Amino acid sequence: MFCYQCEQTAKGQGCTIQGVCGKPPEVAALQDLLTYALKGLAVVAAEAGKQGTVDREVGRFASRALFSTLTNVDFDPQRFPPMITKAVELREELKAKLPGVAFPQDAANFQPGESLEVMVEQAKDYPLAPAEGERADIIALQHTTLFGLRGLAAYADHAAILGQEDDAVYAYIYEALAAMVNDELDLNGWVGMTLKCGEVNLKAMELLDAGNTGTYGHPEPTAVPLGHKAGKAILVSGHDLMDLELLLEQSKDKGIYVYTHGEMLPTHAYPKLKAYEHFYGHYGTAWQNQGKEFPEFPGAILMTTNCIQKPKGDTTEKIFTTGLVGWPGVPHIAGQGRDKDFSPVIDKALELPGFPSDEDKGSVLCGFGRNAVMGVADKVIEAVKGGAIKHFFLVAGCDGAKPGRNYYTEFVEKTPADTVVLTLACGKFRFFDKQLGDIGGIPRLLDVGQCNDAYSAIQIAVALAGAFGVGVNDLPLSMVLSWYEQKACAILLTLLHLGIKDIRLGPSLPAFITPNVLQVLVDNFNIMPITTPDEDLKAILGEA
Ligand code: SF4
Ligand code: SF3
Repeated sequence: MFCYQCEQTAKGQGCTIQGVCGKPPEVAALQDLLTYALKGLAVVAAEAGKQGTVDREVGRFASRALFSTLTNVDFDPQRFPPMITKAVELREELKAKLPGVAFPQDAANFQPGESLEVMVEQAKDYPLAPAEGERADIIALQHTTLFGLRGLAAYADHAAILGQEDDAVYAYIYEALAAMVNDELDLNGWVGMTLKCGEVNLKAMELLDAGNTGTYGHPEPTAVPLGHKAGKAILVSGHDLMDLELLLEQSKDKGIYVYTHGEMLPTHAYPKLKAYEHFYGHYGTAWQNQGKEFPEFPGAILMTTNCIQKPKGDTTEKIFTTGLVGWPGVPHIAGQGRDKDFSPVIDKALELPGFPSDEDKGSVLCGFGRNAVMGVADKVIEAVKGGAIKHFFLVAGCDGAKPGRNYYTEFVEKTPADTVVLTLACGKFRFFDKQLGDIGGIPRLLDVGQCNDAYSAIQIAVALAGAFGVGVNDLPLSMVLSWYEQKACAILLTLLHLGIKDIRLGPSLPAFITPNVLQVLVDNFNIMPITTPDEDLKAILGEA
């Protein structure tokens, strides 16, 4: 196997024996073959689009299939062969609608083997490995685009579940994958295609924002308890709001309290979700701590999206997956959209002991989405103009297990008292419970939401820039980002598409970027690696 799509890739180069994430070679192979099959589907779908044939089922399928290959989503080999076969079926159905059009590309004619084992063998011909020599930079940009697409597809899938779709998003997925097959673009062409991934991802995140806020209302500043109530318990992790809603609806009046884990924390701020009285609090921290935190949870656990890890201890007995998440042997709640029955999760929670007594562990504030922040924009602008707020930091992105990630905790702790920290995504668990105080009633730590809410943070930045009559790059705002998986790649590409400069990125730079590609990013966007919190703070605040 070879996989280098995430930040924890082995030796900073690539996982070759087994994924550091736990992905076995068999799953890596099937994901490579699925990617190849999707490229073939995309060649035909792109041509169909040009001729006016648009089939949203194909777009939804392609999004789900790409999302399945994202880090820490699906580790179950059995789930991939049906997707590979389906990609080829959809491809042939589309071809039938295009009589007279020739598709000579191998990917557009590929036939999958009849068994999982044969498919694993077939995949050996289609590895996603870096190239050497003059092809190295083009392949690096193709892979950057592919990994960005996987993130974009995750957002498009979340949005589609909530009824928000745009054919332009699906059209770009086909365009980019087909370009990898046709391989006609030069280096500049691939730089453009990569940045376009960021542009289209902004659209996908906008759709998701419309889906989330349109269905559940705009997040409101909300104090979320970190303790628990005596009683049966269900823990929900991942990013999918509709799964959470369905579970809340199906588990009400049963003596069960529902808690969030990881990226589900910000869901407490949505009016239609917080209206459920048994939606109580937040348990634990970020995804990489589930090995310790899940065995200690005395109830059932539901994983709605990434990041799942190998269940440890008694977790195997009480964990469930749904949507695109999969782990071999872990029961899966099937169904799509509103058609899901969470009774097995609820029954398991009723079987398990739950928490024996109430415990108060304080609370954290969340819910500072664009609507809430813009609601106090006058106050914020006044505080900046009057000198009470000197600088904003967006300290955002993914968490992970590496010790270097303590940088983000230390960075936030060391930000001066006249600065405000905006945060989003699971990286916030490095500092989410720090008491940073407030500036004239404006909390110094503002949780914008999930990684999915990067759109909201961008809107806040754009609104502030508008209020001050400057560009986003001229605002007293610095972005200090942490990345781990491919949704972070997509968001980073969006920021670059918007022309945002001086981003600090860590804890390490992507393995799939070549020195030349990095130089393009440095020359055009002045992107830079993080150093130490002290040095970076000094440089940002002009005291270097
Ligand atoms: Fe390795 Fe990351 Fe790929 Fe997992 S997703 S196999 S950790 S590079
Ligand atoms: Fe986290 Fe997996 Fe990236 Fe949503 S849950 S941000 S890592």
